[in-house]
Amino acid sequence: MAAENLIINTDSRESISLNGTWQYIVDPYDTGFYTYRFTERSEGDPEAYWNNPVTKHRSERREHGYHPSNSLQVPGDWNSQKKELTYYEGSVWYQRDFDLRSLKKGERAFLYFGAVNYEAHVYLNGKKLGMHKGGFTPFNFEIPKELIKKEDNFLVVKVDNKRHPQEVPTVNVDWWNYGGITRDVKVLITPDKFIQQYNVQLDPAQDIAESIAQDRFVVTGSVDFNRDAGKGSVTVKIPELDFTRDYAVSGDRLEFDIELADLELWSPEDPKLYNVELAYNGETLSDRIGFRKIETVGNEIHLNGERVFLRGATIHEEIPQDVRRAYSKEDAEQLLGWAKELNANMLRLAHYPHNEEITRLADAMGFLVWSEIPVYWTIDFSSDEVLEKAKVQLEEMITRDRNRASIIIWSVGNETPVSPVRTAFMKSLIDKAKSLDDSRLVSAALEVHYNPETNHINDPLGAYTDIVSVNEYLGWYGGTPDMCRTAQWEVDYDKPLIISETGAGAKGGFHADRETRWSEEYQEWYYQEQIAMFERMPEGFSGVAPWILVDFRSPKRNHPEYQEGWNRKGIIDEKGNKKKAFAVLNKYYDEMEAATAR
Ligand code: GCB
Repeated sequence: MAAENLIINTDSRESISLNGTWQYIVDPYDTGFYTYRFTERSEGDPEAYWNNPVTKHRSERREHGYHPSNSLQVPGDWNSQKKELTYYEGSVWYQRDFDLRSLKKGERAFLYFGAVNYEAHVYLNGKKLGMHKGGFTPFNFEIPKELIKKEDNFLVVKVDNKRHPQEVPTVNVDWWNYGGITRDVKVLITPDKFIQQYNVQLDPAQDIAESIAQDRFVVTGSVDFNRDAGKGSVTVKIPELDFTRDYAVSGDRLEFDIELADLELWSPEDPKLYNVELAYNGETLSDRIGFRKIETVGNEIHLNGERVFLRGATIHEEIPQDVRRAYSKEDAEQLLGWAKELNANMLRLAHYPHNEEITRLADAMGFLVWSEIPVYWTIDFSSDEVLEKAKVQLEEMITRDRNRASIIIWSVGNETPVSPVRTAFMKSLIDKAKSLDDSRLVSAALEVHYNPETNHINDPLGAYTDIVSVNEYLGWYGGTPDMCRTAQWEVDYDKPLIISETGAGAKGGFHADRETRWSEEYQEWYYQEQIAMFERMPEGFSGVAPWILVDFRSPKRNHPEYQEGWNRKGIIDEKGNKKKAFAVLNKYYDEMEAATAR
């Protein structure tokens, strides 16, 4: 599905939730999809798992079926719900029925999925609606009129989370490959013509110092309709600012500029959001939108015209105490609540787009957000198809979240190995991000060229990113933390520099002297030395995002005493206990906040 068909702000639309209990079949051999000759089954094949296996006579042979005793909750990964699926990577067929009595004449219905990891084939009443790849971005398919029944619509989704060298991410990652329908599912009900996407934001072109001085701000908007809107009008309202205006529309896109005074700008210190309403053809979409300007000025990052230092927290989309993917508002509150306790003002959402509850809560709580696509380590950079897959995920991420004031950085990848073909691939993603959204900064987490004398930040990709971001592990993946004392840094680019990762492993509750690996004391020492080194970073040093806020599951982490399948670099352990390093970082953040108070 192309991102241009994506319907955004689904919470604001009429919908029927399909969350809840679904039935499932585990299908490691893809028997429901392929015949025994390994060709795709034809639509009406009674043995295809998208078909409802009703037996009309006892002589009939049936070799599959859905049954209430085999059920999974949606949203949710399957790994945490069934012991036998903890390590499973393959196909699972999800099935549920739903009614669609409320659909009125002229209305349309779309099946919307917040995310399915990784490959989803969607079937309704025996017909295929479409296929989507990419485990962390939303998609929707229209339900053709002729397929809709008032009741007992038979919905089947084949979900396959197998890793492949030609996918994004590829086979090798340092996180748990949770499978399933991991985010909300709903039927969206829309008028015949409706607003599909929109973007309302502070006009990035204005000189923000001048706007503030003159109390004259320009908010720019664009609205994309699902199909040529023909005649009609869109009413734009910002009630709190007493703003209401009708715009006549023609064609499939509307663009407008609004001049406003008395605008309270959004910032971490004052995460002001306004209700913005867009009414068209009987439907009113309402959103909570913040207005702010993000830019780089020389080697500094400026928010609303003032320098900002990013006091980061990095998170995976995972709830450690339940060992599962995060999906709900409560989950977001837990993770972002911890980041607030640390006194972070920035979140790096690693290593893939997180669910919308997280980015919306970041807006409301005042976090600056780095959002990224899972172009991670060794993607096949030589493949045009892989590049296309990465671009689709990038576009879906930006389309869903471009109205979030919190998001200041789109990241196109993490620790990709330097080569001309890699750089061309990544540059193409940067160009794409810029062409979709020129109001934000684009970056990628790079690696350091370590040297005994001077650590060199010279990845050629740095020439194209707005911020130079590096992951560095001095004292963990090489040497001991005291290395930081003599470390020198050199950056080839006159751009803001941030440390997008730095960290050391420690098992929560394991105490020893500071030279003992895996002890909380080692990790504490690591951060003490790092923080002392930050003082000596080159000019333009603009933030740090410690890896990672909370321990997370990774099948790559197999030390039997200290890891047991967990990456232990969290400054909070899997039970929610803060390790000693938490206090060290918290103190540093308090000091940086005071030093950079705006
Ligand atoms: C990295 C990766 C991150 C890993 C981390 C680690 O550089 O970007 O995904 O989890 O190191 O713990 O080694």
